[in-house]
Amino acid sequence: MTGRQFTYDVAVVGAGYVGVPLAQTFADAGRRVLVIDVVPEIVEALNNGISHIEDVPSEHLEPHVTAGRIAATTDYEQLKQAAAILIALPTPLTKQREPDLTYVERASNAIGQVLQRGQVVVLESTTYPGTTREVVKPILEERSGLEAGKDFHLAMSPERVDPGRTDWTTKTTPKVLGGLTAACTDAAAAVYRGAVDTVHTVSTPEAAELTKLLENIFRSVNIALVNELAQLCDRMDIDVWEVVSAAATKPFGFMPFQPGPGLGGHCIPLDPYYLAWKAREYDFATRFIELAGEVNNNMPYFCRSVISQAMNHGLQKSLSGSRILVVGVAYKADIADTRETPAEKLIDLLRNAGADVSYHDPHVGQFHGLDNAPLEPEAYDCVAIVTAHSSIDYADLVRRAKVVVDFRNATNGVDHAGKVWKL
Ligand code: SAJ
Repeated sequence: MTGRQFTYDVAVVGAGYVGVPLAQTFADAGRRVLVIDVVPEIVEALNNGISHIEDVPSEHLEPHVTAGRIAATTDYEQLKQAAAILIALPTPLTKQREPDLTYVERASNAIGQVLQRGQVVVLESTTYPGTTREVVKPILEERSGLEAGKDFHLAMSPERVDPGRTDWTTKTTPKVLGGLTAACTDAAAAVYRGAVDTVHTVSTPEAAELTKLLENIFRSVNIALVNELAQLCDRMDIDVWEVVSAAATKPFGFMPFQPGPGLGGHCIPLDPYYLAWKAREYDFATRFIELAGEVNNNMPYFCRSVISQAMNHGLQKSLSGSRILVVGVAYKADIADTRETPAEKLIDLLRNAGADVSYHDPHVGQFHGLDNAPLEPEAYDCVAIVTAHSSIDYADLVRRAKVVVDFRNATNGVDHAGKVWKL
């Protein structure tokens, strides 16, 4: 590898919820950072010290831009001047729930055309084991004429950003990293060390890719477990919330997960299918992943039946012609993100049953063709708590409502007055 001097220590490809915190983390450590994005408006805002990512306030970004530690561009040509290139792009699913690597492939093509000897390329996007070696590597080599592991370094280090979380940041969350060769691992680890507190190296990019998937499949499977238990508890007339919190008193060997109306977000509902898809290549059925997906995807249907039962027993009324207010449509509490939220499916199911459905969410102004309705429980036959934002007064909500269905145990400790049904 050549020891040529580069203008930038790192370039981050993708100014999203991973890329911008990554840029800030390296700049905080005094590194010179180039941020690449295809949206000119985002690039212009970043160069004016304006951040569109909640986790990186503009007042934290602006000093780095003024000091010349962070610059943004749409011009991939400038990547030639970066010692390391970190790819932080989305890896969604297609409609057939198959991996969609379009963003990563497109970026790899563009990077390959400007790749320089001695550079380090790291894939941070969550993906199936083999992506770095079988997809990114060939594109980079074909476009550049360079050889990975010989002329440039290639590694995989999965992002672990949890938007909105403050107790763990990009700097303090341990970073797993696996290179194509030992030299690639060392070179990529050296890029992160000093900016990120802990770098945990593994032997291959595949190990790093699978590590991230295990982390998120672990959540999906355990959430499905308590969701299945919630359905059984409904038949056995046992309070599943009481059972989960009792099990959580065990100081070892147990980790509590909460039942709910289903899985939302851009990670947990999607990542498991990346592994299930790849496993088929090895004639292997990832049954836990498929079963967890079935159980979690069924929760909106189960929740519709809970609402139907509550209306029947509480008001002697059917769903058809009823007025229902869904409270909380973001995919989890105290954020505005509605990606993959189970609220969408539940609203559709209630509408299909003939209900007139509105929603109230203090974080979401418009959703699924609806405007955010005022929180007026008395105006509805039933109020369904789908996401439990902490800013809402649930005691007041129960007092004013006719019937409440609580899918998040938000009314725990509130006088139910015989009006509340729970998962
Ligand atoms: N959910 C439940 N029950 C639970 C936990 C979550 O129903 O016990 C639901 C949530 O309501 C949400 C979905 O699952 O709809 C996903 O929730 P999440 O807490 O897993 O939050 P995410 O999707 O933001 O997951 C992110 C992930 N971070 C990354 O992928 C880098 C995940 O790995 C983190 O562990 C998670 O944040 C976290 O711990 O908060």
